[in-house]
Amino acid sequence: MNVKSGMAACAAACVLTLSGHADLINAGFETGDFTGWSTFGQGWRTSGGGDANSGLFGVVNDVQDTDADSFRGIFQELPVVGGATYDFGVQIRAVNVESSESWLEVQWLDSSGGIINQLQSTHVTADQPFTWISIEDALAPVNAVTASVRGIVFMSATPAVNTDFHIFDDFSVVPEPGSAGLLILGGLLATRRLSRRRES
Ligand SMILES: [Ca+2]
Ligand SMILES: [Ca+2]
Repeated sequence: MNVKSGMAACAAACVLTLSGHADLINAGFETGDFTGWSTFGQGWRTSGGGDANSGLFGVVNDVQDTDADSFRGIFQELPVVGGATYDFGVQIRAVNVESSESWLEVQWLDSSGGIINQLQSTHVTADQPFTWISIEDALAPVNAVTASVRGIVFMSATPAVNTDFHIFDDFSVVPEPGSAGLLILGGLLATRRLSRRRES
């Protein structure tokens, strides 16, 4: 393999790797189940109709007057590039909210799975139609290898009147061009300089 074709192969592989980093599995729950996702706490289910922002399905957390779990979450982990910048987002709808709230959360994890730090969006504390809730310009710590993208529901007290519903759809992770992209470009240029030096 000559230098030029080697670089082209690297560029293709690097771009593939980068786009792979950004892809959540089943981001809009269109499998109709929790494929790709994990949950903790009570009350999670997939649902259709008005509980879908896009397609046929979204995911609902029911906060009922008989519930015990204060914290509930749905999350998915995906690889990230330390030092790169990402935009995270999700559509959240809230219905009949009395004593619970929801938000988008991102945890940066190191190679041992330890939490380096975490970020939270604004909290949804009252009824709203599907609304884009985001964490913009999030800089991955240099030792971060994984992001845990999380929809969180917190029940401060059991609802007195009726069930509270927090509904999530269309989770999104987008690396900002000029961050991860520039890191890769920098790597390619360094490779080229190195190979030129070797040729001369
Ligand atoms: Ca959907
Ligand atoms: Ca309620």
